[in-house]
Amino acid sequence: MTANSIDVMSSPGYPLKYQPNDDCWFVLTTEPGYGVQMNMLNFDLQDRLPPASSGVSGVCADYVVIHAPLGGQPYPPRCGTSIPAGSKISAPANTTLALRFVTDATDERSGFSAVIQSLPEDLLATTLTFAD
Ligand SMILES: [Ca+2]
Repeated sequence: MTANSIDVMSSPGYPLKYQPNDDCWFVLTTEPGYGVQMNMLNFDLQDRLPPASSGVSGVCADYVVIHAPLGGQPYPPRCGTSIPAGSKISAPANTTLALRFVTDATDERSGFSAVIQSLPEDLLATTLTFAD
């Protein structure tokens, strides 16, 4: 991304349903001294199987994994609608922010949309609540 630019990133086909059996990487870099910040606007993925209401902690059928930065420990896979709108996350300046989007064979939803911004280091926020 160009320094100080802003754009929208979304799952393929958004807001229509995403495709089954997809595995899609979004890899974001910007100019020296800047970092990429992602602000999640909408998040609707198939939930865990079996659902949490069953009392069993299942695995995400469709999920997003954030790498901030790429090369570090990724955040845990997230699914369902559990990423609050307005949450922000960024990779440090001069690193790469990456998001991997994976879907299984059945039950597609609308997916996600996020604003991505290139910001100077002192303006980067990391307030996203990705902990389970
Ligand atoms: Ca699915």
